[in-house]
Amino acid sequence: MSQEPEQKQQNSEIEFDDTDLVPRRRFLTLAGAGLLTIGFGSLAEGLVGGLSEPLNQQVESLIFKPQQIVPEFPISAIEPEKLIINSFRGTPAINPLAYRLTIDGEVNNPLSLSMGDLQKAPFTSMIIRHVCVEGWAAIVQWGGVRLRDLIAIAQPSAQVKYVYFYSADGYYESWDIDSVMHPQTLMAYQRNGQALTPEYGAPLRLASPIKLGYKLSKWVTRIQLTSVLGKKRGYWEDLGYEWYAGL
Ligand SMILES: Nc1nc2c(c(=O)[nH]1)N[C@H]1C(S)=C(S)[C@@H](COP(=O)(O)O)O[C@H]1N2
Ligand SMILES: [Mo]
Repeated sequence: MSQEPEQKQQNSEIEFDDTDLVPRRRFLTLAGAGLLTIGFGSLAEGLVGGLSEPLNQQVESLIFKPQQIVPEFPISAIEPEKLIINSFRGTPAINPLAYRLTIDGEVNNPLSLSMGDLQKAPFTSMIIRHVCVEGWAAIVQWGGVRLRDLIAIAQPSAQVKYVYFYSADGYYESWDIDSVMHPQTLMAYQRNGQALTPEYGAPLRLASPIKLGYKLSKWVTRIQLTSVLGKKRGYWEDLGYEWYAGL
């Protein structure tokens, strides 16, 4: 990019520190069926409009729209013993080196991201409360990448309203796009300062202070953007649990 989009960077609440970014690679390798494998630095470029097409207005308004930030906790408040492993079908075996996160559906740039790609993206850490409907809660530190940064690169079409998350254990979930784009909704690969372990959702899971535990899918392999909420809405939702499940 010859000229830096200074204006947007200044207006955004996104704290990009250019010194953190890997040297900017120009583009992207096309992988397989039109899936875009992205080199970061390109993530930042995409976010500030450096990709070939500008961000669509809906995504831009969600990124720059002020959203209510949930207050976070100090490190001393973390409750490592209280986060109960809650998996409906055990822990799936995932080879983190072969792992890919697919972002597809109603998007202009479908993505296929390795853990290496994701770890080059801007890192965010937060200490929040995880709340399970089964009557327990735990204060947890999560580290990873803001989901909205990834969505922005995928360039959703203007009519996208919902996002489906598919997991390696067969779990599935759907969310409203506003909650997906919330700045504290992360795709996390770190828990309590350590690399995420398999039983807690490695290599990549959802973490957010605005949704109940069952919305926070572990072992996410595919994120699908859509304008339509289907009949199937989520593993627990389809058994009668509430869909929005906000905190
Ligand atoms: N893929 C998948 N994600 C999942 C679940 C699951 O069974 N499979 N359980 C959910 C529920 S009910 C809760 S409370 C949290 C628990 O996360 P933890 O096991 O890391 O404590 O994961 C959520 N995400
Ligand atoms: Mo839960």
